Amino acid sequence: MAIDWYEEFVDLGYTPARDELVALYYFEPAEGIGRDEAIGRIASESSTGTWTTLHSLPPRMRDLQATAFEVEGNFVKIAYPLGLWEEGNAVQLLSGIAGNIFGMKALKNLRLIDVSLPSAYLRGFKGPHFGIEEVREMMRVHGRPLVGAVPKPKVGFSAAEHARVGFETWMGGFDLVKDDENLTSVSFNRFEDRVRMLAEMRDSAEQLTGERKSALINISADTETMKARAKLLADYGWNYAMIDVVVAGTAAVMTLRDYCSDLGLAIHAHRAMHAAFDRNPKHGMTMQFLAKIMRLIGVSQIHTGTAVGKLAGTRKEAALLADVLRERRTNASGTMALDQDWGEIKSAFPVSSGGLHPGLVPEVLNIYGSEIVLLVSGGIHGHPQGTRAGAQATMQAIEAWKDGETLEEKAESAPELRQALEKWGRYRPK
Ligand code: RUB
Ligand code: CA
Repeated sequence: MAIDWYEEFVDLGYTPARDELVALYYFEPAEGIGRDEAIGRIASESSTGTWTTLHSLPPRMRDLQATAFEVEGNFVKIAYPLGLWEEGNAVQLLSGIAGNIFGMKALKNLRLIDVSLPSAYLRGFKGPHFGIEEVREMMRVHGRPLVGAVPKPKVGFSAAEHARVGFETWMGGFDLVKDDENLTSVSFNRFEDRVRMLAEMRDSAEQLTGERKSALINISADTETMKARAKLLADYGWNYAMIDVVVAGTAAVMTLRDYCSDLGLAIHAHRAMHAAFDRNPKHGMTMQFLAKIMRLIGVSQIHTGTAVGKLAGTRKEAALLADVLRERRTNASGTMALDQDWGEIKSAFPVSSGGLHPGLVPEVLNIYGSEIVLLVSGGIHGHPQGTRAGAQATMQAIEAWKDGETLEEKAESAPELRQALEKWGRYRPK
């Protein structure tokens, strides 16, 4: 009598129904495990299976089984019946397709690359309340990237000092002042104080420049505290809240999606900790998958890397992520992505951040185009003339890119950019 039934989850002739979810995995079987057993185990453990055959199996349960239906080298596609999944519950989806399977002894490595979500599944989600267009309307910025900076050092400033740096950032032409991931409400810089003092500075920067100015203030904490902080942001006239989405968790982001949209706040998603599961190319899950889930739930913008800055990430990955977030439809590209039709779900901005300075701006814009949020932090506060000049230099670099000029040409009439280039040139931080 057979002990297990994994191969019943494999059918290489199978064509998924229109309303099935399809996941794409990279897999490496452990020693002694055959290909079909390995992919059968992935399909089984992520849907209905257990490690052994059962005494009885009501026939209707077959309809909930996932099916591994296509293999190419170490890549496998698995189809999941819609009925397996609770409507509108991203937490449950992750428990299945990104859950137990990563720990199976039968696999040496397993990486979730992408998922294709059918329109019947999308129906349970709202996506971003503020998509790219709505954010642009709200910020009154068109035809160029939204631009922001984190005051640096990233923690240490008092609320008053932080607001002062924010003011300089805005006055240099930037739209956004951003909290860094580890700044929440610490003893020397309380959330409430920062929100209030930044709001005062925002009002005067708006008056002086005639431009819309905003901030990505970090509300990350337990969910009830996040709600209270979001409310306070709205009370002070802010239009954004920042959540560190991986550490805060999928459930919290789901709760805050509706709470923030009711308050008129767009969600800026920081992604600290993502590299714990997306950096190893053979195991874990891709940033592409995380970005897709976050768009599904409804953040308006999420970090996607720079390819040229201080953190890991390639050009190809950045371009792929930009598509996942911005396009209405994406098509499978080789073995690295699946088709997705987002239907009514709005777009979200990719955010390029980490180790940027004016000299790297054209390269980043060549990858992303101008439909992004660009964050340049150390690269403005380290400018020889200080924060305001650093922000100006960055805006000049953006102008140069838009006008098809080289940075050197632009620098002839832009002293702030010239000084930035003298300090950093095209330096790529390690
Ligand atoms: C930016 C910074 C951000 C990272 C996050 O500062 O430290 O936290 O960009 O990384 P700086 P990612 O511009 O001085 O490097 O955007 O890749 O998630
Ligand atoms: Ca940081």
